[in-house]
Amino acid sequence: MFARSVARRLASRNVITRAPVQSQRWASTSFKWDDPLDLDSLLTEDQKAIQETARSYCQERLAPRVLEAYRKEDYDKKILEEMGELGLLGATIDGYGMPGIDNIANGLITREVERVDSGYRSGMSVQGSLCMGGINDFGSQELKDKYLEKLGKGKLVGCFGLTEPNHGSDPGSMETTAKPHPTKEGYYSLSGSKTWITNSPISDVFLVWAKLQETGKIRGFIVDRSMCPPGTLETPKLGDKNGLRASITGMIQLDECPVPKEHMFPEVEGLKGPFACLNSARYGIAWGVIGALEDALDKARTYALERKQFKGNPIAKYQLVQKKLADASTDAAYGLLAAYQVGKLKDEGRVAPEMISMIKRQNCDRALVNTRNLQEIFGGNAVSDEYHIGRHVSNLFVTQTYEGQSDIHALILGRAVTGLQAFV
Ligand code: TGC
Ligand code: FAD
Repeated sequence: MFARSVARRLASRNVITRAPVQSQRWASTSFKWDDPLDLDSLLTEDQKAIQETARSYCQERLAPRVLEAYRKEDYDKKILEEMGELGLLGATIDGYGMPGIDNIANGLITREVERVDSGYRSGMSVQGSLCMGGINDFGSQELKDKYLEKLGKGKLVGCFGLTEPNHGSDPGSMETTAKPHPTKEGYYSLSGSKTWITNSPISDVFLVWAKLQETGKIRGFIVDRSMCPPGTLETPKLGDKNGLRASITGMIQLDECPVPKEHMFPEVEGLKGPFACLNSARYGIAWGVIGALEDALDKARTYALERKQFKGNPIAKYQLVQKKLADASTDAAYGLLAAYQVGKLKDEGRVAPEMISMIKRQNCDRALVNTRNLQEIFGGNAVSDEYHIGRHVSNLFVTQTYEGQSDIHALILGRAVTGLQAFV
């Protein structure tokens, strides 16, 4: 009874059952170690062209700078202008000079940037997905007209202030407040501290999330540095980081900072405002970290083929080394296909935030674990920054932590699986 074949079932529904079986195809298909599951075959010509533009820029202009930038903990804000000229910032936005590309093409850009360094991807994501994305999704027409084009060209730098010294994983408990300004009619007064904010020391435009005192609800505000009287906005740099050193990070300290009432996002209230922005940025990270893993794999493979130990054998010949390379290659390939699928669903308007939690968590975790294992292939040379592997490992710890630490995404998924809330 259960033995009715698939062929018979399909035949009874008038479906063609005899798809041509071409066993010789096995012989003619070769395995590509750098694209094992043939992601390339899923991409459109436009997506490939965008990927190529991003790859050329990243390899020709970013890669030669990264070592010195990382050593000196120096972020050159001209990078944002260069990215802006190429249309890489806020690239899914249609209008204001942005190209309005699809989410897969945008994912391919973040993969190329992070292949060089997670910090460069961070600067780009915060500008494009978090600050510009927030203004595009929730800002008034006036705010869009005033800021989007300049941010898109990298003429202005933007950041996104959600995390506070006492509230990271739990931003709902934030202490930053907005209340009617005591002396300036038509203004709110913002007070509070945001910390670990990418781009803040060099930002012109700050998307700050604060609780409106009148309602107790979280609202988004655009704080414009050029409009802040002295002493009301400070953005000290957080230096001496041991990861993400090619990106600039700082605080946002607001002390009764006057912000025009029309700089508050008019409609969105509560955590769904910042989280909606985070959906796009977390999706981008899922692509980006695989770019970093792919670079680590490429460098480890080259090293293993060149380095000889025991009777002149390349260490790539030894099984334990091969396992590390095989694991990394497998997780990179799986991660890319999962990100591709979520990108496709996002383009079709069929993505659930939990899908993004799943790929953000999984790809960050696997990128970190594999890169750390690949580091061992370099032996003592791994300690030299010229081999780049240590930089990726340190960066990938950060990517696993920001935009929702991996365990927090596990709890978001656990809640979706069980219907039970772990946070309360
Ligand atoms: P919860 O009750 O879950 O949700 C509150 C409201 O928000 C809505 N919501 C979402 N809406 C859209 N997209 C999502 N992903 C959403 N997640 C939640 C939800 O429907 C609800 O709406 P409503 O209308 O009912 O009010 O809130 P909770 O307080 O229980 O949340 C807990 C938790 C852990 C899920 C959340 O707080 C969390 O995700 N924590 C992680 C914090 C985080 O990701 N911070 C990121 C800071 S920005 C950053 O790191 C940038 S680094 C960038 C770089 O340098 O590249
Ligand atoms: P905590 O929330 O204190 O968490 C510490 C540990 O406890 C984590 O492992 C966490 O998973 C665990 N934990 C917490 N609660 C629970 C729970 N209920 N159950 C189980 N485990 C739990 N933020 C911004 O707003 N904008 C930015 O641009 C930005 N850029 C950043 C750049 C860098 C370089 C870094 C390091 C951080 C950045 N962040 C930014 C902040 C980042 O989002 C937070 O660090 C992150 O959300 C974690 O918050 P926390 O550091 O306060 O850790």
